Amino acid sequence: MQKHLTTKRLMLTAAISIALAGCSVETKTDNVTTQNQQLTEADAKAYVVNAEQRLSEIYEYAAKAEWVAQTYITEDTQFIASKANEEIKLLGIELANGAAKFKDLTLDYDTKRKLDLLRLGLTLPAPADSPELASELAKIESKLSAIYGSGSTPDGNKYDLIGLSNTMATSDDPEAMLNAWIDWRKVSPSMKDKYVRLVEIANQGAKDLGFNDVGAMWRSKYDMEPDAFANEMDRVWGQVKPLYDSLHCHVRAKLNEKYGDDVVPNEGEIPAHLLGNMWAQTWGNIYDLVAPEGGTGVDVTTKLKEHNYTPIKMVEQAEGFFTSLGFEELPGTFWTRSQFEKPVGRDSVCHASAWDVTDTDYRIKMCIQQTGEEFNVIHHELGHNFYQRAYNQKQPLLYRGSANDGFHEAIGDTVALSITPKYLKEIGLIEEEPDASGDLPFLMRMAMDKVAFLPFGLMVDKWRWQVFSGELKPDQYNEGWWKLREQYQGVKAPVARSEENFDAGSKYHIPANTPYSRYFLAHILQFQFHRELCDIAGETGPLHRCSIYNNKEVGTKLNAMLEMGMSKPWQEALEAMTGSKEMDATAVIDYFAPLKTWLDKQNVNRQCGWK
Ligand code: X8Z
Ligand code: ZN
Repeated sequence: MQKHLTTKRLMLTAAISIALAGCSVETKTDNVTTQNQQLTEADAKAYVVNAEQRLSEIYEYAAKAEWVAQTYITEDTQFIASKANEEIKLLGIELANGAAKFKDLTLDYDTKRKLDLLRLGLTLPAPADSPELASELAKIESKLSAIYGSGSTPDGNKYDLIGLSNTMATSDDPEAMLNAWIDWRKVSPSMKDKYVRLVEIANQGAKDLGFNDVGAMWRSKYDMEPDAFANEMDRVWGQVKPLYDSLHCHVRAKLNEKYGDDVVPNEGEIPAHLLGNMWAQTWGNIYDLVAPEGGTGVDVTTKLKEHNYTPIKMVEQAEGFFTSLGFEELPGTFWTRSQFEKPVGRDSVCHASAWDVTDTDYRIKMCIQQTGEEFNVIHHELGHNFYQRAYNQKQPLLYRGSANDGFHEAIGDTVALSITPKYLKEIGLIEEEPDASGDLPFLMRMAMDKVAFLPFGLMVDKWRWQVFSGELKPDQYNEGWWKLREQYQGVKAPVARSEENFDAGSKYHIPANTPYSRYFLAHILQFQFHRELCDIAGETGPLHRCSIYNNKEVGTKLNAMLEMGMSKPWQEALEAMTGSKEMDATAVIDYFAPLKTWLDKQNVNRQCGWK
């Protein structure tokens, strides 16, 4: 299930989980329901064929229900979407339980792999044999999504995430930023009791499928032991942590220079409202504060405005990158069915997502703003669509997903790493490519987004794993959230928080129930992919100046991996692309090496670190 799920689930989050979940209707899985009869390999094969058929029948309907619910948030669309989600859950559970019955048989590779995927497909499983609980869980998911998407509170107030985020991105008034930060966190407290119940129900579902809890189930989706996966995340984090620490130290010192000891002391964690982003997950918006002196660098936001790039033009330009690699254009319906701009006069979930509603119907849902940040997000989303189309055309339903979910998140970002000054000049966005003095500014801009993100990418699911395992009880949710924020990111809440707050819920992926480790993986993998593709392109210069634009040979290599879908363990997909089965953050280190040297020079007389 992960398959479709992956796909839609990608963004559909709710729907995604949905996609795997299932149809409450007792259909025929005769081969499994027949009791007291020896199951055979032929039964297993028939079971898989039947499962693929039933999932494909429900998928388009569920995806469309979810699409409308997210782009037109009303009581009615939530109702319809949660019904579809419920059906998917029931089907998913039925298929997962049925799949488990073949576990003692010796089976061919594909049948076995598909049965494993069926068992792992759901993101939030409901308990077996309880349509009531499946329905309750589906309703909670819809409700959480609607609260976040509409930004509304029970007392009838509404908060506009885009407006508040713009304040965080552009203001240098600590009070204004603090108010925006606090305001957005007024939306999430009403999610808390629903979230507590969701954890309860989904954990019961995970237990029914043989997992300790939902977190253990999520960690089981990586073709390795769940504990080994958690260790692998920590290992890779260890590779990049020195780089993060250097960046943190420099950024804190610059914030201290700007705002003074009262706002940002030169020790300890950085208050989370000063980093240019609502969740302090990327820091690129305060680049000017930390910029190396000398070279200028390129501010893409300014250039997009100067050249009157509309949202559509930004998407066309991004599609052009993919077609330059040899990918076919997206279908006409992509342009007519996508949501590119924030709808007027109705609520919509603005958080960006990419959908494969059918194997010919691809869409993105965004509320595009004219910024360099959003230009990157568009490439990110199109990466999902091109990946989806590649495997949808080649693979049977249960293999229609990415090698692991980090791969799905990495593809568009990999392409966007090639948005170099050289490329921007090629497409006419800038007139002159800066000379080598532009390298440090460029790397600093990249680091403020890509390196700053890493500990956030890691801690979100560490929190959820603790919540699902019961290590954090509901009356410790917020405290546990901030403990991890402090420990990994070295940022802290700018004002006192309590268990009345539900700050995790202010981040889309918590109410949307989208697993988050994928983004940590993606932020490592994209550099690994970039280094490899640049090698194929025969680029010998520094990694950060390499662009794969227009290179068909690179496109062919990339496409070969995309087409594999999830037919093989991710380690094999990685090997097919890079020659290695191991995730490896040395590409991140290589890429940022000149910046690291520079940062360490700046930090010589500074006291770095926190607690
Ligand atoms: O949610 C996303 C994408 C959609 S899959 C826009 N991202 C994470 C986030 O915004 O928190 C991309 C990077 C991290
Ligand atoms: Zn994504």
